Amino acid sequence: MSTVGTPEDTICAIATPAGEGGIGIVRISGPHAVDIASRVVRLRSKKSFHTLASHKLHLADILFPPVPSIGGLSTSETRQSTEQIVDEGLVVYMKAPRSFTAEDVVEIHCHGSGFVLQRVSEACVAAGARLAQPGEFTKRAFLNGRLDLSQAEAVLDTIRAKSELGLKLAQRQLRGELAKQVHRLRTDLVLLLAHLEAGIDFAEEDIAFVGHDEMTVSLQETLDQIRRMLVTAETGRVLRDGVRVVIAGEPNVGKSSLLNSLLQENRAIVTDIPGTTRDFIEESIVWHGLQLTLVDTAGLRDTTDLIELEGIRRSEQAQDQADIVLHVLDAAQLAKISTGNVRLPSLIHEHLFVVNKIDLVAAASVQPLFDALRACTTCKVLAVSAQTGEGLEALKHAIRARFVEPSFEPSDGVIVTHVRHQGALERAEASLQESLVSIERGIEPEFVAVDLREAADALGEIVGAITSDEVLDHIFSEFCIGK
Ligand SMILES: Nc1nc2c(ncn2[C@@H]2O[C@H](COP(=O)(O)OP(=O)(O)O)[C@@H](O)[C@H]2O)c(=O)[nH]1
Ligand SMILES: [Mg+2]
Repeated sequence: MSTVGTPEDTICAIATPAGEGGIGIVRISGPHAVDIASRVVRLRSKKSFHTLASHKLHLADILFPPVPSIGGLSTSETRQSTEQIVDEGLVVYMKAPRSFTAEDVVEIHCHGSGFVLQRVSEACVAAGARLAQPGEFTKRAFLNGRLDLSQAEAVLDTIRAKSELGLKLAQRQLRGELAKQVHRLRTDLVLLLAHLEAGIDFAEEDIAFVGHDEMTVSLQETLDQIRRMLVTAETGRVLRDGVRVVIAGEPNVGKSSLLNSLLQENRAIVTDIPGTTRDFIEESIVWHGLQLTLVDTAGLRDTTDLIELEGIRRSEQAQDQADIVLHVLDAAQLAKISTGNVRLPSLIHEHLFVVNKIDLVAAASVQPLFDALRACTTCKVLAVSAQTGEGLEALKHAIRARFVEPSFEPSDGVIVTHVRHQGALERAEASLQESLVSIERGIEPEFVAVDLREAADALGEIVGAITSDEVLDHIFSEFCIGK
């Protein structure tokens, strides 16, 4: 493990978010958790920490500095002259292995003051704990076999979930649904591999451990299951991360107004002066379980204003990172010019055309306008009025429908939500396909075995059965400290 420290270390961290709160929690995990806690808190019951019942809350005073340890034994039961009581709180001891990390864990619950929490964590460090790195608690849970890697990732997804569907998927992954499926597939492969290798070892004896047809059917079945999982990957990613919707178009077409109406608040400045929005503004809403991150950008036009030029550069950059771009057009302007003259963007990004301000044009003039517009693009064209709200529901519907099947139910089988898992499944798919081609061509079983081994390893990466320090460090560094 490239991470500093060893499992013999005891780690501590503030586990609750920064800022004021009703309560805040400092978490300690490792073999010396009890020793350290016993020097930082004094139980009101006057009992020794070492005889404390596990998984129960106990009232305590929190001390700073911590009580010195004498001969390895804590002395917090005896009052010291220099000590101060910084707060009162509750402590809970979770005896190994029945804790999140599967190690001895003590949590100190105090008032949610940044200063108190800082003091408590300083006291823990003074008493011998090391400040935890981001994700180190969850990493220990993984290394101690409490969670597999996909479940550890689901812990982070749960913390970050922004929508009901996102949370549902995270919880399902946390309960091990993906892991179980991957284990099943991997076990099938490993079994086949064992048979195949036995066949290779006993080649002289001419014993077939697994028949050609049986092998093909079984591999095809595994391949089909992997493909079914891969089909869910885009929906899964979108449900977990949300959709990034960038609003673009010429100045004054109503981009900022559209953002405001979708958010139902006056977030962006709206004026009739072209070039008002110069930076981009980003806000999120959750619509039918899907998070939409809306990004309002500077209008695209030729200008020499340096600030506006920078705004336009950022707008183009934002479009590059979009899942979908709403290209806003002004209905009143469109009505005046022939649609042949409409400047349509180059469609490198996923686009939706939004004709805004339809409240300004007569209903009869709208249809030919739309027909003409639809004739020059394959993208969906929708009519809205940011001012009256007309068409906004349909717009949100169209965005969601682009990413999530309307009939989608989160209870339908396993859903792949991580790009990492998707990548591993794709590699497993490629290797299995290769193996099937080899079998078909009657290529030596040794080569088939190599492909099967690769497929099994790729699946193993998802749950962390096969993994490198680099991958682990990458995954856990995304976590917050204290988790
Ligand atoms: N009548 C009408 N006016 C609108 C609508 N949307 C925006 N506007 C007006 O168009 C002007 C430009 O709007 P703004 O949102 O700043 O456009 P942006 O430059 O594309 O961000 C403002 O005067 C808005 O009040 C709409 O749906 N109907
Ligand atoms: Mg604007």
